[in-house]
Amino acid sequence: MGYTLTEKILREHLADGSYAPGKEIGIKIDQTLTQDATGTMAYLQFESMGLSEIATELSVSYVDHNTIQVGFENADDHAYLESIAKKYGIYFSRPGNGICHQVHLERFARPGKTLLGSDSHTPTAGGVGSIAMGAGGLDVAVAMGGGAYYLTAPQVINVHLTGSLRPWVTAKDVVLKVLKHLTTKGNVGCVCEYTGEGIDNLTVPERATITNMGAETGVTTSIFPSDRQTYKFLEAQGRGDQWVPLAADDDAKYDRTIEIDLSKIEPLAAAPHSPGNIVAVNDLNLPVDQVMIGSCTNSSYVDLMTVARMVKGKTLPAGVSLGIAPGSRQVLNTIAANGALSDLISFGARILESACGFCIGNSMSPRTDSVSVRTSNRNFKGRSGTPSANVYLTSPVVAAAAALTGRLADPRTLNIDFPRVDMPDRFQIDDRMIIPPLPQSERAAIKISRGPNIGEPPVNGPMPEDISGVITIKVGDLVTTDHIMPAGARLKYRSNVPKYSEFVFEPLDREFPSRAQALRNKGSHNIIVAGQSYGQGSSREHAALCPMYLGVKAVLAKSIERIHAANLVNFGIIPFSFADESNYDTLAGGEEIRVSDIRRALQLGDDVVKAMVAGREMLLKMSLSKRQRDILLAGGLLPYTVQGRKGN
Ligand code: MIC
Ligand code: SF4
Repeated sequence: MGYTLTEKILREHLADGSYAPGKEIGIKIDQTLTQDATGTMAYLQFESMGLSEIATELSVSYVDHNTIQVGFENADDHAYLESIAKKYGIYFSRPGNGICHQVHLERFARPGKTLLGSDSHTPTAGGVGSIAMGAGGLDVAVAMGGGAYYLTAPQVINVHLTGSLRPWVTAKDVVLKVLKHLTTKGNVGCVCEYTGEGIDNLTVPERATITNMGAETGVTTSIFPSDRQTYKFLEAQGRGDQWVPLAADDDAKYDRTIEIDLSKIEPLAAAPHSPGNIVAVNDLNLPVDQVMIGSCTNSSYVDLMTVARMVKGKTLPAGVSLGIAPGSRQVLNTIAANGALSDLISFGARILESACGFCIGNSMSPRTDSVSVRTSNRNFKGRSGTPSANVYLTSPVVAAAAALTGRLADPRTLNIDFPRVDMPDRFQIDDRMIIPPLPQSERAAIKISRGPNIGEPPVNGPMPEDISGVITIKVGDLVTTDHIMPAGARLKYRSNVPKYSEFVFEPLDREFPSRAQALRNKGSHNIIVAGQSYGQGSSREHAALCPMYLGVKAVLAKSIERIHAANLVNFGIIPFSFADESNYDTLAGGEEIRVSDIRRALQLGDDVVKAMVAGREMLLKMSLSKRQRDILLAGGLLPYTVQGRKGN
């Protein structure tokens, strides 16, 4: 029996374990990427491992999230990251050079390679046939040091595409259609592999839009084969020599197949407040206050050129504001050189830096109770910075139509010709804002820059004999990492864990940090109780690290998303699930909870443990590999890794 493309690449990189779907495997990582918001902590942790250089083929440090620089904190972080890159042989993509995923796709991603990134949209590089996964910063730090990355050998879903897209229907609508099929939950441990003749006409940037937002389904990654389109893209980026053909075997067996006829897709939108809340744009007809075009999902050259062609010579209606953030300096410079940027400015667009910006809610928050149409990938409540805003996620052409008319409506009713824009044969290549690794001989002299915003990462002690504490908070279903550790204006405290910890669960319960600290100081453990798909969204390990700092020892949830579950283990917090889900309803915040002999249960490999909750008995499940149990016993991945090195 043949292999899927996913299995082929994973098998080639197998470093630990034997390959069987559902089982934990360790794989060798060829490339890593970090961005500034997760990167400082990743590199602080890398430093505490005491290595002298990186062991990957290529590691890149991007600055794209915190580029607003209100106060000294962001600039301190940037300086730290630049000095670390010089010290350890890492490429450094300077602020303004673009969003990590867009730039990585343009300049570094390669077919058949494994890429681990400290950002959940790392699967963007699946558009060129990489196995590209998001992970917590600590996992990325370990991979940079040459350690294997551990994941569950995935189930592979065949997303079989036929037909071709009609005018006004784009790659964004394809991924929204996939989200309609898969929803945002229940896909942990799966990979989406795209096949079928429908992919032949999809360019790499279009494929990257699809693999990027595949992250919202919760799959480990998404991947396209490496074919003629891949060659065309790499050649246009001056990297044709890095192309290799790659595809699944003809007789590959998939766990599941989803059939999508591209010619039947309509323009779609994700309605508030979830990327899985898919509706046909034709069914909407809403007044719009704000339109934001950009983000790592939709800010390629073709995306922005199409928008520019649509709005050329027109005027932005009163009452609507339009912001555009080109994905990279390459894109921005190209549209500047060919005049399209001027068309956008003339129309009334506010041009923003090539960075995450509005997507992470650090700027351009819309007004109270407004409708904001965005081309990004997440519309969680409050992510825009305005809790009462209604954010709809759409393609750039739907967004441009909304900017033209002030209404979110089907662009086909505009009665204008679809402006078809082709990918150029040669992109504008200028890597001067990417600092390459320094020669080995010059690295020793580099002094690491540490401003007052750079704090030591806290390290946990070993797992205690018993967990004994209180349900410090009980939350519902679909709690995202944005709820646990807010981004936006709070993002600048990422390198300072005690300070950032003051905002844990800020959108849900402002008293949580003080309550948790008071309990921790009394020697009591804090326990979080949650519903389904806890920890959806970003890869930010702070959603585990800061709770750890506040004395959280366990999360007891109906289900936990992949990256977040791994982050919990990495910081010594046990991810429990209910043996009987109906027990969730019986629990209340403030109740005392005790799990006796937890160390012994972890050592023995028990799958089920008994908890006493306010005198009632309850069974809790632990689905953990031997390695994860050892990490928990040690108090987290950092003490586990350091102990391992000392032991060697
Ligand atoms: C996001 O889109 O939520 C982020 C900000 O890019 C996060 C990473 C982070 O929190 O720094 C992600 O997607 O992983
Ligand atoms: Fe940046 Fe938004 Fe992409 Fe996250 S989703 S990497 S914040 S552009």
